[in-house]
Amino acid sequence: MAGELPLIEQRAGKNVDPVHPREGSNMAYTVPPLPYAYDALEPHIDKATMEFHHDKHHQAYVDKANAALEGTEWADKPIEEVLQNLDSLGDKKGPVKNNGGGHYNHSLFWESMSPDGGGEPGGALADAIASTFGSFSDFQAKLKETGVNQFGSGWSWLVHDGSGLAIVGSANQDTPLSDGKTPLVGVDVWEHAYYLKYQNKRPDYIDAWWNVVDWGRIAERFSAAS
Ligand code: MN3
Repeated sequence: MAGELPLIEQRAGKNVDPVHPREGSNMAYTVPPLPYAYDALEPHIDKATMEFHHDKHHQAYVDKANAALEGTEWADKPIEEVLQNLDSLGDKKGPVKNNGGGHYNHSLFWESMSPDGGGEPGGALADAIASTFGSFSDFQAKLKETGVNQFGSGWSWLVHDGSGLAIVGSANQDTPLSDGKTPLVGVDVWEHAYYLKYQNKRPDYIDAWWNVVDWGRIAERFSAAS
């Protein structure tokens, strides 16, 4: 399982946590800056989608998560810890699951993509994918199928479930973190993630998304979770 640091703090070579860089008195969550330009993922993910998705949608999750947690004992906790303890949140559970989940899921999502992405993983992650799913293409087919078949809004995830790799879907902004799993990479299948460029063609969006997946980053998460 993951070590002591929250997942997104485990990034090699990075000592500023993008998810909760809130040392000191201001404990509110903030939207981490994109680690590349808005148009860097074109033609696969278009600039306008990235602008709306990152600046508007993610910001709304952050604002609502902060509002829900304000004044509670959870307000200064890492988002990972909050999402692993949803049942302790009482009447805040619903808004925190949705908006705190939205904050965590999107923070991971931006960090899972790169203009230098695509291709296939190597090393231990490649071996684990092959032994779990049969082949990389079988894995791709299953993650895509889970995303395409997710009714309404949600995500399709590759997770480490404590014993090995698994693919799970989630509705809305539910995150596998709340089920004790470690998300390694998720594809956002909300219409806001693809509608401007792909309209109703979710399968085409997922096909294009493989071209920007940062397997080096995901291998780091796999290594930390194993
Ligand atoms: Mn989204």
